[in-house]
Amino acid sequence: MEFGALSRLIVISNRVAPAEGSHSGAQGGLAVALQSALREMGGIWFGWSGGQTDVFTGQVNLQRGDGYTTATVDLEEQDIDEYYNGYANRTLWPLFHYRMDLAEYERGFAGGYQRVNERFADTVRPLIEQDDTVWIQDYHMIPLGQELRRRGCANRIGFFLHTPWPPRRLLATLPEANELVETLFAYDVLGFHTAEWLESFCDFARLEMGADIEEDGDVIRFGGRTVRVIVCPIGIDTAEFRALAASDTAQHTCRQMERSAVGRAMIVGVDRLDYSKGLEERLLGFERFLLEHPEERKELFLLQIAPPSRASVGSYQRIRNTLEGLSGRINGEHADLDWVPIRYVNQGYPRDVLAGVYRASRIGLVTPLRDGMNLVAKEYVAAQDPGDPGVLILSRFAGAAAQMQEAVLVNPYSAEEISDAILTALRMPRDERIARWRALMDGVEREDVMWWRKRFTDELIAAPSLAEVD
Ligand code: ADQ
Repeated sequence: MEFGALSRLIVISNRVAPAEGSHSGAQGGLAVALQSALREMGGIWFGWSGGQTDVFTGQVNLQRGDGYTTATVDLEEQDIDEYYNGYANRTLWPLFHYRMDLAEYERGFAGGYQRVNERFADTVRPLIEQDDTVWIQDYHMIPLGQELRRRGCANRIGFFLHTPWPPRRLLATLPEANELVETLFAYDVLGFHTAEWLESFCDFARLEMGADIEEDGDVIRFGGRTVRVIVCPIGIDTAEFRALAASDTAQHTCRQMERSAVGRAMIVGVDRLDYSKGLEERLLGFERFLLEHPEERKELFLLQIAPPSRASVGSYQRIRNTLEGLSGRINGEHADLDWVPIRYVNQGYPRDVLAGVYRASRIGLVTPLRDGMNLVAKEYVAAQDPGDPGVLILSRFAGAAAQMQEAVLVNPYSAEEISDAILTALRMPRDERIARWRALMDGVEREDVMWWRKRFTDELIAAPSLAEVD
């Protein structure tokens, strides 16, 4: 079914990208993807303003712009501590990325998470009209659908998870796991990036909660509700990214990078500074290459761009310190008068500059320990010169690996595999680079962000409406 003219899209996510915003500084893959979707369809994007208020009033700040309206609300300090820094970033994020060692289980966090989701529901409910379709994003908002139902919202509501879904036994360590998963049955459609994340979800629902799964695996019944579950891998705005890569700024950056590389091959890594991205293991893998291939080492260098994120959470401060120490040590041990092995940069860059950096590099090194998807892998491919493309080295544990089998796939925990992959990429003949890139680019073009949005919203529109059933 086509998206009806009457039906607006209400997107709800923790943070909202400014409607008038330029692309510079946009750091979350989610922000980039949803902006494109909303510009095309129109509607409202609701979320936390990022701001703080003494007493929560639920007053919404509405801003019209660039094809859609943003609606944001301030939160109290305790909300931010317990919901955002607490449950979202210190409980769910590490757990969903298989890092039980970092996950903190505190009743206060769980309570704050529930309270803020209720506050979001109270605030956004009056903005939702009868024919609207509601699409809730990511792990910050899992219970929001149920809270909207409790407030009489019979609209079609979908939920998409941008992170991995953890294996059943890991999730079972979360004290309120069953209650949390139960809230997901308020939705009409649940979307995951990969079959692996979807299967983990179904395992939990079936084995821990006794949910009933239909034979073909895409419909689950629990507590009188029927939910459709789909694999829906996110893409990038490929056409836009290609245009960025051809822009004056990108070309200028590309030439600047080539000049500064003085004939050496550049390897590039671009990631939010997050322990899930495997940055420490990546630097150690690169060092391994330097040690194993002394003859090659001064022929290349690694540019790692890693803007800090979630700086008020302790585990993020620790990873930052670790990386500063590690890059300093590796440079101290291996650098020479005319060569430094690692350029480690803690800044965000405008997307056209990033596109130029990707294009100038011989190798894109994308080695998360665990990642829902990973958009950098796709951006890297989209930015390449078709006649002389670079090589993508990609972690098997990124969701993107399911679609990007023609990359050089590695186990990011193995320094030896990273080192071997760098050698393979450096020596890869041009014909093979072009063949692999063409296959990867076909996928990045076919399953782009517009495809992702349409696949999800088509499923959502096709779901039986509660209003019609009643
Ligand atoms: P993220 O964890 O933020 O997203 P990712 O998919 O790699 O990860 O997206 C990062 C985005 O930020 C990319 O568009 C990248 O260009 C941009 N970025 C990174 N460093 C930058 C810098 N220094 N300057 C400017 N831009 C920078 C979450 C999930 C992912 C999932 C996405 C989308 O964790 O697994 O792919 O959502 O679903």
